Amino acid sequence: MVEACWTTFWRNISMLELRDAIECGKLLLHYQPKVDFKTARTVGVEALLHWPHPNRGWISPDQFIPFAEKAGLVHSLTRWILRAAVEQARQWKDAGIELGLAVNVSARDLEDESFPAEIDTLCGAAGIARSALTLELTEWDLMMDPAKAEMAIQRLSAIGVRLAIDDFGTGYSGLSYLQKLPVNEIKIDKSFVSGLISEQRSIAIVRSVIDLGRNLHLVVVAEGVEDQPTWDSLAGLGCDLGQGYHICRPLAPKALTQWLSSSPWPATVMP
Ligand code: G
Ligand code: MN
Repeated sequence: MVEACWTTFWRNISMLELRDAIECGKLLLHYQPKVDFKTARTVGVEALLHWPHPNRGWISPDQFIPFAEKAGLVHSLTRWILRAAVEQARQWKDAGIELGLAVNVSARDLEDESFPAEIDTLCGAAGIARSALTLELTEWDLMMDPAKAEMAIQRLSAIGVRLAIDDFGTGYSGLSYLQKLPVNEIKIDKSFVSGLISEQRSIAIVRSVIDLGRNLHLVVVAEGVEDQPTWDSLAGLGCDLGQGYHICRPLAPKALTQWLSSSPWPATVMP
């Protein structure tokens, strides 16, 4: 599919433009809350990337990350995201707002041997606890080069960084990595969550993933919570955390700070 889109992408947006956007800070990070079903508090935010393109409007990461990977730009992209997101987390911390931070990373980042040490230095310099940072990886990322991924993940875990499996249930990787790897969190893909009200099969899948998570002592997050019935159903099934448009869209930092102070799901504010 990447191959098929490649020409179109190339015709409309050049790699030079993408490189320029990454290197000159033209990409934006928005943040989407993860809330606790039991305490009704926002416990963290996921940093999500957007590219406000002058001619093509907002381009979502799904549209350009495959190309950034192809062009070898992912390392600089992830480094930029991590630096910006950790700096934002530091600002919230300085304001007394306690929030975990989740950042999406890709298989290519795990290939970089200096990645764990860089994250360690970054958190240290910002005064952010390593355990406040969650790296989200898909099953696909773990499968690309399982031996390398395992080594990198063991090193990241040794530093104290948390690991989440994103889009859980959509990969083809089996479950053996849950046995081997220090995973902390699984995020049920929104394709299952959106069917929760109407499709028996989706309900069975979501219930089973929540049970699996509970038995393995993992935090289970439902992504794509878009309405109240879905929220109620997940709460009833014992899901830990929810994320989605019903709670809050991804917001710019200032808007998120305002949302936190007025929403029914406030963050914990330190005295
Ligand atoms: O792959 P990952 O789960 O990190 O994807 C997050 C993407 O999902 C972001 O682009 C975000 O804007 C989008 N998103 C967040 N909440 C919702 C939601 O409730 N519904 C849908 N359809 N998309 C969502
Ligand atoms: Mn994610």
